[in-house]
Amino acid sequence: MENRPAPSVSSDRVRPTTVIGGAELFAGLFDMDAQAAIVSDLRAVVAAAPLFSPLTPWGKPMSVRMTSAGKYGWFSDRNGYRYSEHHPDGQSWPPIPARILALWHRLVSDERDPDCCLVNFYGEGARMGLHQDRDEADFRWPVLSVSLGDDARFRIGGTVRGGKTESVWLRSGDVLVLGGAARLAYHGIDRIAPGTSTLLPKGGRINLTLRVVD
Ligand code: MD6
Ligand code: FE
Repeated sequence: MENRPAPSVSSDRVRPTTVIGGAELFAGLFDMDAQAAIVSDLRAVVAAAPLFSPLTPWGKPMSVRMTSAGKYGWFSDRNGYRYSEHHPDGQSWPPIPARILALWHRLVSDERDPDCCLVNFYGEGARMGLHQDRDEADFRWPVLSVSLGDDARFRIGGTVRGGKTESVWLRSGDVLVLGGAARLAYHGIDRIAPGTSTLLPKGGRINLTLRVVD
């Protein structure tokens, strides 16, 4: 019998379940056990780099609490949005958990690792206004996002403010990739649906976004 070569990485690549506003949605990519393992990784991240509420450039605290892992963390205050190599308390950010890096390798690339994993925590009533992710140097790299915990209404439009938008519920274990023409699409979270997941003991939602920054 013929000796077949090992399957290539690309033939193992998972396919998106839906494309919404140009973003690829991989619904239910992580099962409950995998979600719980990621949450336990994140407990270590939050222990080293506690969640904080960034101030908008207008001086109002965001309703979403944040922290980061990796070389850079995303940060905002009265001086604007930017990446920083330090937590507001002064320490370096903890490393990106291996399980999260493995997802990037699986869906995006082995060529280079992301250098920021932004961790967003939404309690009841938290939301995120329509925005573009444009503080990174090279928009050829996509932004990959993981949803954990309560369901969230995600809205996505085009690359100019005020155009038509589409919405989808993001559920625990879903992964979304914003790349290509959708990389600079306006997007946000209208609201979360409290009590829709039992993953986090006190409820709420966590969103992770992986980015190549410089
Ligand atoms: C969130 N997500 O799901 C907010 N950004 O809580 C984002 O802002 C986001 O899902 C870039 C790429 C994918 C995203
Ligand atoms: Fe974003």
